[in-house]
Amino acid sequence: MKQDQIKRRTLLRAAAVTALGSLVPGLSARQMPEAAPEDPTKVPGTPVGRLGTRSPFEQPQKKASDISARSPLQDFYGIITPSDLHFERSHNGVPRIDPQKYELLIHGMVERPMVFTLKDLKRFPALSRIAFIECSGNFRSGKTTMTPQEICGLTSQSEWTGVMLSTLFREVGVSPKATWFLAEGSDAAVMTRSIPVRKGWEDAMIAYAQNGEAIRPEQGYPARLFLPGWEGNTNVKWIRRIELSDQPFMTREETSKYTETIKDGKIRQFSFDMDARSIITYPSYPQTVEKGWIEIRGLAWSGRGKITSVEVSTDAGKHWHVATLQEPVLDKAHTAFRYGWYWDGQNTEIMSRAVDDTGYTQPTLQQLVNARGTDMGGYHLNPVTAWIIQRDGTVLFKPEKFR
Ligand SMILES: Nc1nc2c(c(=O)[nH]1)N[C@H]1C(S)=C(S)[C@@H](COP(=O)(O)O)O[C@H]1N2
Ligand SMILES: [Mo]
Repeated sequence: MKQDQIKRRTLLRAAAVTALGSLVPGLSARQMPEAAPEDPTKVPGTPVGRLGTRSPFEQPQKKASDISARSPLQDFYGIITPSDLHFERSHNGVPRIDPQKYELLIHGMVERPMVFTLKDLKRFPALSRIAFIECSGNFRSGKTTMTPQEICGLTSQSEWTGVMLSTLFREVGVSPKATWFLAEGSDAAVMTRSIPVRKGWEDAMIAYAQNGEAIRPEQGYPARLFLPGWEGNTNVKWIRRIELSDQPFMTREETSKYTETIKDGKIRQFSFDMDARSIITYPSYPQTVEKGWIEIRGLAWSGRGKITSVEVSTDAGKHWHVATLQEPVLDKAHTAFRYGWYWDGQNTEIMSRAVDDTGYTQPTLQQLVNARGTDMGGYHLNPVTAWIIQRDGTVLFKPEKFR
């Protein structure tokens, strides 16, 4: 790159940062220099401060609509989603909840109905677990100019810390006759879902922390229900009430919403598990590639267990090669994969498919259609996703029609 080109870029960047900085009061003291100096050893650096910053040269962002904000999967390294880039789906905004006044009531078919404050919850043995949360509506298609974020950015991964729900179940003495519980949020949507009690005994958690700090307001501060591997919607944020029962409650979110039409006009309800899936995040639209060695990179995950293998095809699905999985490969967790590929400069399609430890293989869109019909709605769609590599090195999404 020529010197004058570099200068021009630096100046443009400087202009952009200044414009942003002036909009955010109080940021100036910690703000990074507007442009990188020619020689960073010749000027004092930014003083230390109370909060870290992101380099002004790295500005990954969520892509927000009115109802959700999608994670920039293409900008991630490793498997942890930076908390401020965790996807968000809130049905009626983010409530502001005073942690001093927060209470979780557990009642219904229990021996001792109890109310837990946040302090109470934190007194119980704490557990941390790295796992993803994915919205079951996590598939978009339609045009070639779509990024991984736009196609399936409603999934993110954190280290969640909290108390096991089984611990609280023992505390209140859940009746052996209880088979379901209602989880209710304290947001303006008053989100409610019925959850089988077995999930509560298995691995459900009341999470109050995320990636080493208190859970973010967008993720459910001060506490949320965390159901590893289960559809995002059941992970009720800002949780205030759990009611044990011997039947599901048939709330709006599990009757009119979050159900799928399957074949023969039947409707599937309570489809909790998120099936295995993968996506290549590099190369992807709008990146470009050059002839030669390319490290294909991506993420794979399954709500039913561990990823056991990811296969990559670089010839439109004719041949498949086993990709390398990056440790740690965790249960119900985003897993990074990579595959070294020599691109000869010809037009082709690249794609990945995930296999999990139940033996399930990520289906193609056609296989999903064959199994569920063309009228299957927008939930639980996890098809193999292909990228078109064009001779000039540009990369496009391969959208497939299915309705
Ligand atoms: N109380 C409450 N819980 C909620 C929601 C909500 O709107 N209110 N949205 C649900 C949906 S649809 C999803 S996909 C996940 C999203 O979790 P996140 O915003 O932390 O990524 O939260 C679920 N829990
Ligand atoms: Mo969702």
